[in-house]
Amino acid sequence: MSGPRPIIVGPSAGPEAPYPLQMEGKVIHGFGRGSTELGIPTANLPVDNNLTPWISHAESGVYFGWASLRLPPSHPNRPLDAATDSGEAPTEFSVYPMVMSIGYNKFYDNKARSAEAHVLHEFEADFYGVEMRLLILGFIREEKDYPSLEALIEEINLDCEVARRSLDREGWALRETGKGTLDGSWLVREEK
Ligand code: ADP
Ligand code: RBF
Ligand code: MG
Repeated sequence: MSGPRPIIVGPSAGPEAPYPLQMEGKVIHGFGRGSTELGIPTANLPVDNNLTPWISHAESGVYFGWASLRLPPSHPNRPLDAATDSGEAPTEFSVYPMVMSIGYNKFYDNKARSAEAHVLHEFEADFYGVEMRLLILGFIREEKDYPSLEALIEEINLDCEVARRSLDREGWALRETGKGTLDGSWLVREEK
């Protein structure tokens, strides 16, 4: 027994070095197990050591932070008015809390390293091919093998709770949403 896990990660003042880490790309297909086997969909991004140098030495495990998505006008969850309520310029990107896994999915023994984010929001349609940006703010736990699928699911649900609570503090919430002090401009920037 390793005892109960902490329910909040990181100091209240905000993320500490080496965070925030950034990663972006278009959502790709994985093995399709997230939704079907776990009931926890994860949006996968390509792992490219050239585009994301830090990822080659990042510890395999569970991270959390904010995700932004450039949902197309045809997507049912695209906000009607994507403008921020802080009076800043409108953005095409919508921002959500996320929890993610970087690693080999020990339980499944994958041969290639994956990076996949479970966005803490209920979507009515998938968003493969959509541009996603991840602002990673902290590390929750190392990747583990589990005796059963149920045990893995239970642990991931706890990760979601830890991420939500950790992000729900002024030093961790985004200035762009009007709820915090953290600089989230990288997530919503428009670049031509
Ligand atoms: P795959 O192995 O192809 O990644 P998943 O079962 O993990 O398959 O499903 C992931 C897809 O589900 C994502 O690419 C995304 O389009 C969609 N999706 C729907 N809701 C969410 C969510 N809350 N978080 C992440 N992805 C979601
Ligand atoms: N897979 C593992 O084998 N071990 C883990 O400890 C583990 N933790 C995860 C934590 C989170 C928050 C998420 C979203 C996924 C995790 N996974 C883990 C990956 C999981 O096996 C994977 O999402 C599915 O196999 C679908 O790709
Ligand atoms: Mg996935």
